[in-house]
Amino acid sequence: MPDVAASPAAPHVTRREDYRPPEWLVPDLALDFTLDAARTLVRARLEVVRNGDHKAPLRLDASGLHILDVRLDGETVNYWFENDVIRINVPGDSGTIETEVAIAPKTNTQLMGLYESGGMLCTQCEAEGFRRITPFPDRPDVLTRYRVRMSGHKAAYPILLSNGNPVASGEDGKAGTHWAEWEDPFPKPCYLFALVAGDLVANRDNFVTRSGRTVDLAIWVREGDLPRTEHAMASLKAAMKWDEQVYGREYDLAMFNIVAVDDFNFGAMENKSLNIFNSRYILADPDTATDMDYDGIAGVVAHEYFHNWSGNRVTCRDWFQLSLKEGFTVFRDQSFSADMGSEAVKRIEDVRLLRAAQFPEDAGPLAHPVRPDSYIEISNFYTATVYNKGAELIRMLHTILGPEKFRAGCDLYFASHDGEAVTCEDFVRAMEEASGEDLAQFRLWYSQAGTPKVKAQLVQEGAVARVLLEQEVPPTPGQKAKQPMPIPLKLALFGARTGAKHDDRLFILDGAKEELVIDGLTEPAVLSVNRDFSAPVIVETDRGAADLAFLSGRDDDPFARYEAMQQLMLDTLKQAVSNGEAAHEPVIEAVRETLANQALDPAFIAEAVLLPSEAFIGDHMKLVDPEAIHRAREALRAALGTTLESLWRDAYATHVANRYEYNPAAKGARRLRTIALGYLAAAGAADAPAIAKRQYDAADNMTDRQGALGVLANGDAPEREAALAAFYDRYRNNGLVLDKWFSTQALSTRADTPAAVEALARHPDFTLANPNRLRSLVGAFSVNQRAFHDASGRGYAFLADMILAADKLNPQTAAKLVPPLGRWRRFGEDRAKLMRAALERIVATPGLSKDVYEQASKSLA
Ligand code: 0A1
Ligand code: ZN
Repeated sequence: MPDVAASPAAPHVTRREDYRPPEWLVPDLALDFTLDAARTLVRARLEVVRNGDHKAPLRLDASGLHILDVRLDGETVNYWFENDVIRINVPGDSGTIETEVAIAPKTNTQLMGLYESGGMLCTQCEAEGFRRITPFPDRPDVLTRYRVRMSGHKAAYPILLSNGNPVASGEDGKAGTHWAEWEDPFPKPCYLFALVAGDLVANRDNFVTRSGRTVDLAIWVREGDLPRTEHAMASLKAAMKWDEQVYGREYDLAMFNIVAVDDFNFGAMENKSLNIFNSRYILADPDTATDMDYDGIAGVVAHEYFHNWSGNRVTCRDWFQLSLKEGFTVFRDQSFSADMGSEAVKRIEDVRLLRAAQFPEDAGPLAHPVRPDSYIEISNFYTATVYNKGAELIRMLHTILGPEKFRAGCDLYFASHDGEAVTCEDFVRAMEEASGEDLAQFRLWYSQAGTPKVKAQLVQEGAVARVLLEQEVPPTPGQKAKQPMPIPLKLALFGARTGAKHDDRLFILDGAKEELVIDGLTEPAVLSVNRDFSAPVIVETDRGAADLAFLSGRDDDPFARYEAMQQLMLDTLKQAVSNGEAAHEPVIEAVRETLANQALDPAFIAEAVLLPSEAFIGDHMKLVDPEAIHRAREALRAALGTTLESLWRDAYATHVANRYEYNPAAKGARRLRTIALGYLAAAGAADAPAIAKRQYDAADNMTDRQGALGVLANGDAPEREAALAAFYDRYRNNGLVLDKWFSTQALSTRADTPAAVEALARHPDFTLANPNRLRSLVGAFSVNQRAFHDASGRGYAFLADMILAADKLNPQTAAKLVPPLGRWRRFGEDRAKLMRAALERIVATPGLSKDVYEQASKSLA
């Protein structure tokens, strides 16, 4: 069947069940680039081998290429070129294909394939970018050895990098040009190919592996950015060591390069031995990067490095298996970050992200299983479900099997599939074989979409407690009826009188309804369930304010304490939204106790005393009323601020540092201090703006400076404009910091935020061409519930305008902005109509990309 053109009118749907092994393999590829930003020539020599007994022609993907020559075994050959696919009849079982094409990196605004960013040339090939560089079977199950030659102007491109090892270099005959050749000994799928050419300098270091090999490390940046690469380098070395210690994985080449680029669609890319990064995940110093930025850098550097084994040495058979590498690698980077800092705080952050990004996805029109069944555009499936829910699946396996069997399963997986392109099923089977456990039912976690709901109820009669547990997996698009899944629930009972722990166990809820009987209780008990967030589910209990307050102060699992506090706050806020008022005292008393508890880590306190976000509250209402939620939350914030004012002032004074340090204790102190400042402002304390301005002016680091700016940006004190102007003047030449200036204003809780954001979109520093800038304004605004859902509908119209404008340049990044509009079912009729109208306008636009088409049309369904 011909591959139907990617026209939104009749979009081609790719289905998992249609997978067939490749008909032709390409064991070797030689590439020769004559680099020029306006017109780069790419010559390729493919050694092709027929795979199996068939007569099918060789099939090469080719997208947006100007084809100059195609040869078979040295002779010009007839070929068919239709719908971005070249077909060639190769009479024998092998042959040599030579192609020559021209491409234009300078006008490549999609940032897929070979493109220009800040004067350098770089590549992005995952998922299907390689076909925009040279004709090739662009699928991850074709593994190839690469030899790459690059030549170009020495002045513009003094540094020439590719995967593997440099093997030769020299001057060309032509004046001012030079060349370099690289060879990668490891066969790889083409999505891991990379090339960088530019005027770059390196922070160089090395790492000695546990078997004693020295690996040369280099982080390549523009000259002025060199001082901002230290944290990334330290993170890389820590990640290399951690992977040896925890997973027994050693690096396998003599060289590891990282390059930072300003224009990048995602966070970073794990190309074999040549990782390419969005500069926001490399560059940091105290003056320009927050603690959150530092943490993000460590996490992403580790993530890409870990892919060398989970993704590169063992890769994906097809793109439906994306979570095989991504879910596993996210779990690995989460565990690394937990080991480098506070495990409890890291778990809270990861769960908060899962709930903010993945739960709504799983509950809406774009819900899909961790291993999807079909797609129109694979770029749309780099989702929180594939990444973050995928990581929760691996974590559940770790919990169910225990650390030793889990590690044995990983070892078996790597040993038996090294150098192969495999499936999620292969991973689960390795876990099964190494552990001896039956994971048949667990496989449902890969195939069923939707967040399971678990009802948990404790019924006690004297010494006997019965825990009644029920599960339900909600219907999702294309999946009406669901089967019960195995849900690993860590649970415990605490004595309400003494606080003593009476039971602590892992219970696997694998039926629709189960009962657990616990005997021998000596006092009334309180149930703690889904401790450490052992399963990615929504738990409903009948625990009242007293039980929740008790657990928030007494549970010995920090996550469960945090969770109890969140639940107490959420119940209070929900009640306030529905009834117009609610008793604030239980929350205030629980926060008072936590704040005053000297035994707790300030970083944990900071997380525990934060109210759930407006969006999170909305996710728990039948219909979202953004204004009522905003009012209820602000009222509770004000009550907490006022009643506990002296405690906030104490916290603010206590957690002051003499000078900046980056370590878990200092980070926790900074976070708690700015949260205390936020509560003082919420209390309406007359001196709050002045304190914030003082913090802003005195700050010796970006965390304190941006923290103060954020507090001021939510208010209307005169200090607000002064601080925003000072911030802009100080950082107008630093793109990454300017992004913070845009996002701080887009996230403001002020009533005039929609108008402010519209004006910022006309600011000379705003551009649709840079994904970071687009996300910092438009992405941030779309998650600001009150502002985006302004009753006038102007937020929806604005977002649709931005999506349509961005789509012309960069469909992938434009498509990522669509999901907030797809949540129309969650809002009242007036808003739903306006949201649908915005989506309909998008879908009706001629020339729409298939990326945006898929997201917008599915969002309407
Ligand atoms: N594999 C990368 C994510 C990534 C995916 C697609 C890209 O293309 C624009 C870029 C990066 C990761 O998981 O880090
Ligand atoms: Zn990844």
